[in-house]
Amino acid sequence: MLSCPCLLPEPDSRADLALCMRQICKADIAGPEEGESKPDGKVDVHDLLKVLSGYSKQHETRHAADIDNNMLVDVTDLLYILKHYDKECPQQKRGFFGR
Ligand SMILES: [Ca+2]
Repeated sequence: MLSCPCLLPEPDSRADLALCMRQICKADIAGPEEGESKPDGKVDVHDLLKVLSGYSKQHETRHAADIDNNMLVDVTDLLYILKHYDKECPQQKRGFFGR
């Protein structure tokens, strides 16, 4: 049985769809700006680069790419981004002039 409804061609219910959207939005951690950029509504190369920039480093405070909150950006966080790569989070989408 699949644990992530996002892997199904059509989620079974509205609850599955809501869970799927929450998981995708969790993977949207950065946008195209340099430095501290905000989520932009799409899981893409910027989110992947955010994980790679903090990968395997000790962090005093939680890094934005530490998706599982274990205070380390590691392979679990990287795989989470890859799992949701190229998906969209509509509620974090920005307008033409940003948020
Ligand atoms: Ca993003």
